Amino acid sequence: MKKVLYLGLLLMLSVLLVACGSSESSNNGNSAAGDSGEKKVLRISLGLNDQTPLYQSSLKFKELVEEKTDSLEVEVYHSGQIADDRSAIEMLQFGTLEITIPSTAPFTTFVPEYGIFDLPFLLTDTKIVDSVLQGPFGDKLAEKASSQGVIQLAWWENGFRNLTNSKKPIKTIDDLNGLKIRTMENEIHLAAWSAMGANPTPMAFTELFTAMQQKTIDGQENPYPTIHLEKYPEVQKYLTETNHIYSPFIFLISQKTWDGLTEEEREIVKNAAIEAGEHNRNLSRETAVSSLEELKGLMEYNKIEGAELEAFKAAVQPVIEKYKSTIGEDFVNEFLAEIEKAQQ
Ligand code: TK8
Repeated sequence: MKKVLYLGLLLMLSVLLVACGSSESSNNGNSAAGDSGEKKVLRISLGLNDQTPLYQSSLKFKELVEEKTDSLEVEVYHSGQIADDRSAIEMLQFGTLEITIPSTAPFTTFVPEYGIFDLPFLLTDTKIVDSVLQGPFGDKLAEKASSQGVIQLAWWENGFRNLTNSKKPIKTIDDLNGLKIRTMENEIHLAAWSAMGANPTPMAFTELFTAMQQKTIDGQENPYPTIHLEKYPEVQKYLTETNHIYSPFIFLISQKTWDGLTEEEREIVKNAAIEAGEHNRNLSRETAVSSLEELKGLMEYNKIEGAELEAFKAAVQPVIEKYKSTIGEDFVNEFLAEIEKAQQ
């Protein structure tokens, strides 16, 4: 009798354990789907490290979301811990990651119109940037992302890109000859640096520091906060102010994740992305100033201006003309008209 009772208890226990196991595994898919009562987890994949404005602003987003609802939990992963920009975008498309905030450059293989930001020397200051992006034109471009299974909720800021290298000061365009420059994975960047005489190599951001350390590349280009806070002076000697490109960051959420949110959760997430984006732009601009001051004490700095800057601009003009058709002639002209309007 005792034996039957014991076996019965053992059977009940094993049924219970299996049931718990299966409900646990049902959350191992898209965690944002969640189960009734469980928090939906929104993981954010970032390429930059935890010292940067991008990471600090993502913590601001987390704070804004979690103070408004108990149904969502935000986890921020920095330094490419989950994936590099392009892979993270693909994970959003599959629904195996919830949020990523990459530069626009790698996104152009998904939506060519984002290539307007890769046309050099067109956006020249933050007043013009905000006028173009924080209005109808910026909204119209952001809507194009939804064709790729991702939703752009807000414009964040990477910043104005400047050049570093380990070989020599870059005082004229001729100094670029043959210099091995890492670019983002974007054909317009490759074409522009080739037109300026360099020898460009496309590379994911996650491989960049090692490539500079091992001297498989001579230089790279990024905004001052990245150059400073990712510790590039440890592997680069020369800093050249070019401001050749303004790089936005785009706050992207998976369509599959979005579909799994309630209307109220969507409102909270969208408003937090926009509000944290404003925080991000302010912090990014403050940090660009302080990082440049720090970098001037760590690297040999010079600025390209005057006739030399005109030589850089002249060299890339054919690239701008060539890629107008790839991006969409009318869309580029609309962008140029927005810039002209902002300059008045
Ligand atoms: C970080 C990248 C980086 C970008 C680059 O995820 O790749 O150089 O400027 O900031 O998006």
